Amino acid sequence: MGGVCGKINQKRQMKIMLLGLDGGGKTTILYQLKLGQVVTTIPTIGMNVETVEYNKVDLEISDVGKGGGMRPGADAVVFVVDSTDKERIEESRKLLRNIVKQFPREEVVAIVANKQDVSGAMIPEAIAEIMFMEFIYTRHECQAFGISATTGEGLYKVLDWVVNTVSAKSKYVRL
Ligand code: G3D
Ligand code: MG
Repeated sequence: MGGVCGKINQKRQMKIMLLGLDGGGKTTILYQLKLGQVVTTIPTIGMNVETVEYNKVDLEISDVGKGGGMRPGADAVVFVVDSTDKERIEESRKLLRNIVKQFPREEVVAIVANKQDVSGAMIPEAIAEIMFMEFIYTRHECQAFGISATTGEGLYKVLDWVVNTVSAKSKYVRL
């Protein structure tokens, strides 16, 4: 459609980083999201990057390998927690603390309690309670979600929230 819709159809881009301990499900999330939607694949040592189009926004999603941290230029972080791994929840929180320290204020962080399909998994609210402690004194936009990367359940709610929250920031209003 032309006319007034032209403006609405303007393509935007966002960079999203998948971060979290090994085994949490970052690569599974990336693979789940890219199904049928891959625009480009840029293999990089220690990092997978895929571009996924979602709601007229090109999302450049990177899955940083072990040791990778927040890199400048990301619009949002999706921090992935393995809800079945109670033993490493504290280690996961410490990693989040380091990530929070690394990037500037007012960033967007989705806490994803993954593997909700596994019975006995910690519920998203319990994970949120632990992880949100790291945001008490910051100005990050933060929200927690329960998902299953293998079934895809809940994954698009995360994308909706990330896209909407990042969009609400004035730097994305381009006239
Ligand atoms: P990472 O990239 O964060 O290191 P991966 O994690 O995506 O490699 O996932 C680690 C393991 O968790 C994989 O199992 C993967 O299949 C599993 N996994 C990821 N997400 C889910 C989920 O939502 N539910 C369940 N049940 N398992 C999940 P393997 O056995 O291949 O190591
Ligand atoms: Mg991986």
